[in-house]
This record gives sequence, C-alpha cells and structure tokens, in this order.
Amino acid sequence: MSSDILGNLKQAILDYDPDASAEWARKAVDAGIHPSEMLGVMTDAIRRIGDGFNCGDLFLPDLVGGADAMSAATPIIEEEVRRLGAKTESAGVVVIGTVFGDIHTIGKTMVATLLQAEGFTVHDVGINVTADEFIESVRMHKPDILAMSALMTMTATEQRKVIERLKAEGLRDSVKIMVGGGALTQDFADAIGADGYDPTAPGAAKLARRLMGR
Ligand code: B12
Repeated sequence: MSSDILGNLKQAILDYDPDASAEWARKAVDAGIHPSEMLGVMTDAIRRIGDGFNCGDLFLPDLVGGADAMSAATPIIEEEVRRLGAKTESAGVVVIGTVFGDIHTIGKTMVATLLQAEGFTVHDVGINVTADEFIESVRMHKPDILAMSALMTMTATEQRKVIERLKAEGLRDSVKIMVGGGALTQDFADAIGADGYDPTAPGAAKLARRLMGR
C-alpha cells in the first residue's frame, strides 16, 4: 500500500504533473508515510530527470516540469514535518540559503525541512543569496549553524567567498558552517574550510546534530 503511494508520487514527478504530485503527497501523509520517505522517492525522480538532461535525452522544459511537480508536493510535506515535530525546545538555530548565482531551491528546501523535523529553528534566506546577505543574516539571526547549498560547479566557489567574508568580519568562530548540493564533494568542503558536508538531506540533519555536539 505505502509502496504504491510512493510509486505514484514518484511517477507524478516523472510525468511533470503538479496536481498528481500534490494529491499523492496528501495520500502519503494520510497513510502515515514518513516525510523522509516521500522526499527520498521525489529526489530519485528529479535526479533521473537530471540524468536525462545531462545525456541530452531531456531539455530545460523537462527540468522545469519536474521541479514544478516537486514544488507542488513540498509544502504538503513541510506541513507534515511541522505537525510531527511540534517540539518545545529548539535543537539550535540554522540559517540556510542557496548561494549567489544559483537558483536551485529543491535540495536546499529539503534540507531545511528535515532540519525542522530534527527540531532546529530554521531561517531559510532563499536562493541567489549574496555573501553580503549571508553576513547580514548571520548578524541578525545569530545562528549556531550556517548552511549553504550550491548545485553548479561555478557557484560552489561562492561558499568559499562567504567563509572568507565571515573571517574578515570576525564572525567565523561564532558559527559552524555546513555545505552541500550536487556540485560538492567532501574534499571541496575541506578545502574551503567548512565544518561539515553531507551529500543527502537526512545526512545533513544528522550532521547538524553532530555540529551541535549531540
Ligand atoms: C531541477 C533542476 C533545475 C531547475 C531548478 C528548479 C528549482 N526550483 O530548484 C531549473 C530548471 C530552474 C534549473 C536551471 C538551471 N540548471 Co539545473 N538542474 C536541475 C536538476 C535536474 C535537479 C536539481 C535538484 O533539484 N536535485 C534534487 C535535489 C534533492 O538534489 P540536490 O539539490 O543535490 O540536494 C540534495 C543534496 O545535494 C543535499 N543538499 C542540498 N543542499 C544542501 C546543503 C547542505 C548544507 C547539505 C549538508 C546538503 C545539501 O541534500 C539534498 C537532498 O538529498 C539538476 C540535475 C541533478 N542531477 O541534480 C540540474 C543541474 C544542477 N542544473 C544544471 C544547469 C547547468 C542549470 C542551468 C544553467 C541550465 C540552463 N542552461 O539555463 C540553469 C541554472 C540557473 C541558475 N542560475 O541557477 C546542471 C549544473 C552543472 C554543473 N555541475 O555546474 C545540472 C547538474 C544538470 C546537468 N547535469 O547538467 N535546473
């Protein structure tokens, strides 16, 4: 039963059908399927579309179609995460955003959702976030963790820029930094001086706990 629902949710993304993806996400919630399972099958689907784009079988409208179907289901999953995670004590404060030049939002939003599920207070500062805007958010929200996402090789280097700016502003030691996104590797994260990297959203939530010493 739950595998049928998850299969249909995945198919709705592959069919670029936002109405169906929202409907199957709602059915998944009603069936008590955990949000991380829903996000897992949706990720498989969008990655498959990305692979098709990569090898020239699919085109930009396909990426947009898959992303739109993902975006229709995501708020329903976020609502369920909030319902499940109505914890009173915050596990810590996180500022999260996708770096300047990069408008990919899906993975960043998934990480934000699962961090909330882990009890973190999350300030999602959005996409295409400049180093100045990250610095301003760190000053304003005083997060325990700054999380940055980058999906393209060209934009991954923006993360280094933000870390250097934090150092220059004397803020680097006040915040742990975790980085991620399709364009990254552990070696790259180490080279730019991040405190942690993980290739998955559930792993990001565990990493955040570790960075908080839990
Ligand atoms: C959907 C998509 C789009 C959509 C984005 C819609 C949206 N609202 O996000 C649209 C159509 C707009 C788009 C545009 C473009 N895209 Co695009 N896109 C994709 C695609 C297919 C999927 C991305 C995605 O959502 N993946 C699913 C999520 C869940 O995965 P993820 O983001 O990696 O996140 C996971 C982990 O990385 C991790 N994670 C993410 N963030 C963080 C943060 C932290 C702190 C941690 C710890 C972990 C973590 O957790 C997530 C869940 O497991 C990828 C291909 C791919 N295989 O990824 C290409 C891809 C990223 N795009 C690419 C390109 C080139 C572009 C365009 C330049 C295309 C163009 N010619 O215009 C533009 C760029 C626009 C811009 N300036 O940003 C390339 C990048 C190549 C590169 N290496 O540089 C890719 C890889 C496609 C390809 N194979 O060529 N794209």
